[in-house]
Amino acid sequence: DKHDGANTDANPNSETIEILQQMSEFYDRIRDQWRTLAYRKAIASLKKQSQRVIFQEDAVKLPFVGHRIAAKIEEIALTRGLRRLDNAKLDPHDQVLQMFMKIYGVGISQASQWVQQGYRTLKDLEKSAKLSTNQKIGIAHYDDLQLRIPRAEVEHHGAVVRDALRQMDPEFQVTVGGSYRRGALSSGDVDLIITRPGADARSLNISAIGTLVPKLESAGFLVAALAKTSKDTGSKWHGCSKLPTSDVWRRIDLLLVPWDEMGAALIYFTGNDIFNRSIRLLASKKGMRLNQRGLFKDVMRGPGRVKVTDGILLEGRNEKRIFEILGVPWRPPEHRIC
Ligand code: DCP
Ligand code: MG
Ligand code: MN
Repeated sequence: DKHDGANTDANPNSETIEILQQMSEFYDRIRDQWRTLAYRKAIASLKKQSQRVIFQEDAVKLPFVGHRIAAKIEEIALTRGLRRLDNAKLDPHDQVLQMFMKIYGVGISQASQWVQQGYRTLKDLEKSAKLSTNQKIGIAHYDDLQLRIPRAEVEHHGAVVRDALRQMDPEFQVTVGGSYRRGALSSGDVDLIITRPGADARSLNISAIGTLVPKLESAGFLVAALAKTSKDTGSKWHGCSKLPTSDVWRRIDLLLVPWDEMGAALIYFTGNDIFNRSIRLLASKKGMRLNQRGLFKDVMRGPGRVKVTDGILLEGRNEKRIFEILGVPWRPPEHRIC
């Protein structure tokens, strides 16, 4: 039996093992005995680990794990969230689960809990489930929020926010990020990166969140507030917006970025998410660390590569310069699709 051994659910590597098992079964079906065996041995080896194995360099140290399978283990560990969603999409039994997971802010655990409690439709949820304010908004505007936003409309939402900010201070800069900046013809939401020359997180928070949001709410442009985080490092405001010419509610993210961090933030909020993972991985392989605030060197790591210190800032402001220091040829946003 290829599924032998202990219950993998309790294993920290169960999700990686599950995918490796599917691969070994695939090679078995195409009669590639050598690879089938290699995968089975690697799986057996991984099952004995009490720690989660993420990086190739750690995986390759395990008995019966060669370089190729070690690379696969890393790839699976780093991309598993996405794969899990892809797999769920393929499963026709999970229709209800999928529908629930498309409600704003609802993840797999909340959705499966509702399925288990017997709910099958959005109406069921509205009628009898205990819902948070955001879940209520997500359900009431469910259809709107599934729609793609045409490029021209994304631009229009950006212009409304830009005009409002420039009335407060002509120095504000608003960049439309996300899939729009990558050149997409339509987007899932509107991502606006907001900064001002010299501004720090605190001043942006006061002016942009404190003044802009109420102003756009009373103008009828911002129609729902969903999530807000204010940190020393920058703030985010997630909600919904609507053009005066339309009844359709759109998801909008206002991302407040200190001037000194604009380059790193542009990389992060331009994505795509897979590109971000791979450029961060590359930075870490070169002994650096890239996050949405900057590129750092001399990051101290403890056991299991856990970060101990932030290290020394190499570059935060300039997007192109970050590529240069990393030794990667400049990739225009349209080419950051992985
Ligand atoms: N991002 C990321 N990792 C995540 C979520 C987001 O790196 N888990 C970054 C990359 C994304 C950017 O933030 O490009 C904006 O996130 P969105 O969820 O808005 O994604 P996109 O704008 O890329 O696509 P969409 O058109 O679906 O909004
Ligand atoms: Mg987006
Ligand atoms: Mn977004």
